[in-house]
Amino acid sequence: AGAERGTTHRATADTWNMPGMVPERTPGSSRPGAGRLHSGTMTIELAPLPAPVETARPRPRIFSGIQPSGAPHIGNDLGAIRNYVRLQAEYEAIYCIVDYHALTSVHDPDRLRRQTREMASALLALGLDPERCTLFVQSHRPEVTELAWLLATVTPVSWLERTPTYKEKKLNQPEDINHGLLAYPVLQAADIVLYKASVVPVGKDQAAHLELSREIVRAFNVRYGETFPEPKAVFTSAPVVLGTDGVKKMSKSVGNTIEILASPDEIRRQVMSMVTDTQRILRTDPGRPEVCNVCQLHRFFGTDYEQIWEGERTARTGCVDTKRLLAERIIEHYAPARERYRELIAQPGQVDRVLAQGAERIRPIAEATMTEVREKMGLR
Ligand code: AQP
Repeated sequence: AGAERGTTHRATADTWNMPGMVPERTPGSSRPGAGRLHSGTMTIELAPLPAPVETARPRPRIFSGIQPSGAPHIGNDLGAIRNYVRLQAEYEAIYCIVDYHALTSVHDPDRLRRQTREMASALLALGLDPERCTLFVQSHRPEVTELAWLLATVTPVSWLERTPTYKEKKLNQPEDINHGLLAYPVLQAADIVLYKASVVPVGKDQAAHLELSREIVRAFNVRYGETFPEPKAVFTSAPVVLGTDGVKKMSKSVGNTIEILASPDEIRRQVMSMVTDTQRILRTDPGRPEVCNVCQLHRFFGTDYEQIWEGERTARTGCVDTKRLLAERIIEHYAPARERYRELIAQPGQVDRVLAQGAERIRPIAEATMTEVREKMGLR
């Protein structure tokens, strides 16, 4: 276990120092990391510039989905949701709660229904504005399943079998390796291209899926003529957030999460369980903030992370102090969203209306794409 952890801690350093990772900044601050969530810069190396406001050109369309397979966690937020919030101002944004995808691992109907509404409430609480973006539930626009089948016919099985997430899921749920797990990236490609979206804000763990979506689009376009744009991934400045184990990607199915909208006590419990620098055995040992997941997360929850790191390096502070501080900052940061979430959960009718309107708003886009695709493939 020690060797495994050591390896992973090296991975942590690599992860946080990957090219293009930009610590957040707040207006008026020149210090890296002096940011609050939802206000920092994103890595736009792959994103096309939005159309200038004065031109009448339509805004580029973006699409992203999130599974209602559990409570939203810091990885979801730092890796993706904050980009959803930022980008809704500049792009024509379509966001989807992907319940069909969640069915590959959640098989309890009541749980899926409840978590779908909870995820919708969470996204609205975290800043998605139904006036500025479209939020809907995947299964409410069922055209996507037809398109997934059509795309499956241009997708070699070998492309799907080599997907890293498929390999991981096979390990995580060996008793339930269903066909949906293998076909997941085809449905994901269909999600994106049904709306002809060209930009997809996701965490880095989705990079391989996005690359596969691009290959599927190319295969379709070659066989049936130019139809879909090749979608490009857009990452945030925290493209991979590690879980409380400090080893694996933070993930609902692994259970190594810090749930951002949980009660303060639950957040404290989850943060206090985090694995830190495994080589720092004694309180007097100097810490290594570069490989400590707790120290790395501090970058996103305060302006003074460098002082915190210095405290660790000089052993002035211990891991427990640093974790306590992180827990309180996370609790404080998400307090307004938690409050708003509680209100929304108490008004399920309002949330359901937002989702129904979202699905209806994009119906014409989905129908137009399907008409074109059926015609091109010889189905009509
Ligand atoms: N640890 C992470 N770091 C950065 N980004 C992350 N995302 C997820 N985990 C991290 C991004 O969040 C978006 C929504 O992800 P998802 O919930 O639909 O599926 P996922 O990536 O599979 O997330 P989980 O928690 O690991 O879900 P389960 O366990 O159900 O499979 C995506 O953009 C993702 O990149």
